[in-house]
Amino acid sequence: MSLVLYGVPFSQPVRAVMWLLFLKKAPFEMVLINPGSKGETGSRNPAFLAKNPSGTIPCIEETETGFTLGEAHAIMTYLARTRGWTDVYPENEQTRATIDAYLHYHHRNIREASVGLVAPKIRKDLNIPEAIQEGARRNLTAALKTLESGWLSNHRFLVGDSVTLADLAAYVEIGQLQPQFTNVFDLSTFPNVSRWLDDMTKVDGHDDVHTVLAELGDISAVAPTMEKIKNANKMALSALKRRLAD
Ligand SMILES: N[C@@H](CCC(=O)N[C@@H](CS)C(=O)NCC(=O)O)C(=O)O
Repeated sequence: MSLVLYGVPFSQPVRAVMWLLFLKKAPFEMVLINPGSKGETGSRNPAFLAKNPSGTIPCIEETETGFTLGEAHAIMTYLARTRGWTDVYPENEQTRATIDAYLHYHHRNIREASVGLVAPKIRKDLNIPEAIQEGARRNLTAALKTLESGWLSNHRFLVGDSVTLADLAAYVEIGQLQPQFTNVFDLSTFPNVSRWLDDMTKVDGHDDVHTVLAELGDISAVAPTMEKIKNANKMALSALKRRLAD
């Protein structure tokens, strides 16, 4: 079944889906869609809205049937269920439900890393009000404490001792904050989270998925120029092509 992934590598939820596909060595074609744009290749263009009515990336399409699906977590669980990827989404119903619980929890909690810390520097056009950024940073800090003292306190990964969909979803948000990437938040006060971040960098596909952030570098003091963002996306696409050709 041929698979198309719509999005750009800079998008956190797109990265989560890409990482899953890399990890499972599943072939796919990436079609670039600019988030928020109404232009021909934009996520708010009628042609794209017909595929994903919420107008967001990621979105996948199975070309043989024309089936399309938006929402990163729905995409990841769908791919895992239909392709039998039980290592990252085990069949045990309680384990699966716990992974689902994290994936639901993620949205107004860990996902706030992007709203509060990264998007304000990268997407000036969004004009995210300071009060919203502040609220997002508060939610993120509370969620990191929950991961520190709950999810990551007595096993290696979020749900047990091996990587699951929950870890991929969480890392694309938290991982982007680290000093080797955007460097916009100090995670050193969370020892369990820091240990987990370290383990996640060793998961197959990590470097290829994060080329975009490695290229962008530290944005803590100075917001990157549009040129720099475009170049980081370009380098990420080259990494993607190399990976898919392997
Ligand atoms: N809940 C969605 C969020 C997707 C999302 O926020 N995508 C952003 C890019 S990172 C987007 O497409 N924004 C464009 C817009 O909202 O117009 C998911 O997990 O897939």
